[in-house]
Amino acid sequence: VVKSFNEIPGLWKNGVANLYNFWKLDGFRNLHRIMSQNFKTYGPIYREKIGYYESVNIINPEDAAIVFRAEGHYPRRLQVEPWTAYREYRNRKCGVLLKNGEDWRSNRVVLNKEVISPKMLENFVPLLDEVGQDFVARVHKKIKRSGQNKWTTDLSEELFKYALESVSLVLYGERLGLMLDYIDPEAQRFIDCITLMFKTTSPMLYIPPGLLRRIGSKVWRDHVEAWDGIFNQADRCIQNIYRQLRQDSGMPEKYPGVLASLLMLDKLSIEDIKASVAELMAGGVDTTSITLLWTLYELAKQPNLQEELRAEVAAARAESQGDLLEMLKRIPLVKGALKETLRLHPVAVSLQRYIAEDIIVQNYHIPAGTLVQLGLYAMGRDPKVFARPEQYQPSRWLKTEAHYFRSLAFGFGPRQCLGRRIAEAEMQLFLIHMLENFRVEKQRHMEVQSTFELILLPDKPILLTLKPL
Ligand code: HEM
Ligand code: 2DC
Repeated sequence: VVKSFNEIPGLWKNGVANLYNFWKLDGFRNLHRIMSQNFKTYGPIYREKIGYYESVNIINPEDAAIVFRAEGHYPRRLQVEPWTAYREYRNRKCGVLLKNGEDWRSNRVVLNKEVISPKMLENFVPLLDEVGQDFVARVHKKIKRSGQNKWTTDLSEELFKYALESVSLVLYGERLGLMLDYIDPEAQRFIDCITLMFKTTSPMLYIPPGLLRRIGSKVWRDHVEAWDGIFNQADRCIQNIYRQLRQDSGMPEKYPGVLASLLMLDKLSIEDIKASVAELMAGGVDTTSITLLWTLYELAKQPNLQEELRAEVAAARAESQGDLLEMLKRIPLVKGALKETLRLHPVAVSLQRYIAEDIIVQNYHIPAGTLVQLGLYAMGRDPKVFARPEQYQPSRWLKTEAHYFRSLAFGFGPRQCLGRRIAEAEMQLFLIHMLENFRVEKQRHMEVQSTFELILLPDKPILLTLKPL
């Protein structure tokens, strides 16, 4: 017989006490490890209440499939309250990230065509390739200047710039110039604001932002300042394109970027376009750059694997004869490496959905409207889901069978990551260029773990050494 909702194991009776314990465990930075531990304590399903958030947590791919099948026509995930609170505070429209219901769907349908449709890749790939080439040229220059035929550095700043340059070129059809020695201080400020925005979100996750706002707390003020900086910069970029578009009428001869395409399409209001394009710009920096940093770190640990990937890239380059889209079809191991990075170091600790209908998971009844979380970090490291989970093994993704609901780093279904195609192409092209030019090495004794700052980040700087081939 099916067991009732109230029989699900876990601590869900006293939300305030649980929040206190969570805080004592430094839960804000350890959320991912606490979730993994909870699955070890309670098994593959547990119920939890922290502060005012109540959820059911699952870890199995088969259960994830049940949840996503019940997500309904307007899938909804956990609201990041500080983000919506900022928009309310400043009277700003939400983009697709924070919209819900029909408003979300009608915007998302239009954005899908311009941002995530595979057809757009032929527009994006040449642009992203250009930035990849510039990144490599910049590293060569740094190596020359070092006078040691190598460059040892924490690449994160460079990767943030690479990611922002890439996503901006796709969105606006214009270069920001971040691969140069002297960059626009406003662009650097934008990057810093995104980091601050994520950092100040997690301590506010479980406390009503309205309360923090009333008491004028420091985190809330920093959070507002961060979003202000993000929107100021995004608005400037958007205004700039908007003005240009009104000046020169007529069809552009080359692909003008996502923003101009959306403006010319004229299917969304300008305010809606601005809101979603700003989100795309902000969402396109830390996510891909950190994933690339983790990938280089993993490849530095395994020189043999690195050579294998290099060989695949060389063969793909030769076979595709200058056709980049063809080349991207011939690098399954590189794609496996990115999946492997996101398995061990997912950007998002969990995926969440408010289910639209009743479901049965692990023989427990879960009523419609419940917030269900898939522990993405925990799943990636569960030996029942991935054999030898501690091993970084891109080849495990080559067999096409047995991936059922296991590759979920970008989410799932109509509410999945809107930037997915951009992120994937950007990261693949980056790795291609890096593998074609440099060997990556790391300091011998250095174990890096994840820390939760809304997204998962390395808990210490990762020092890598790049040597020309
Ligand atoms: C949503 C992951 C890069 C923009 C999401 C979600 C995840 C995710 C897990 C939630 C999906 C769901 O609930 O099913 C990632 C990862 C990235 C990445 C792992 C890179 C490694 C990007 C980039 C952009 C972006 C580059 C912008 C260009 C967005 C937006 C949403 C989203 C706008 C909200 C979509 C909606 O609610 O309709 N992302 N993301 N992401 N992401 Fe990403
Ligand atoms: C954080 O408990 C932990 O892609 C919470 O590009 C649940 C939660 C809800 C939504 C998730 C968030 C977590 C992590 C960061 C995500 C976000 C949805 C989109 C966002 C995964 C798991 C992200 C990074 C976007 C951010 C775009 C923004 C900067 C405009």
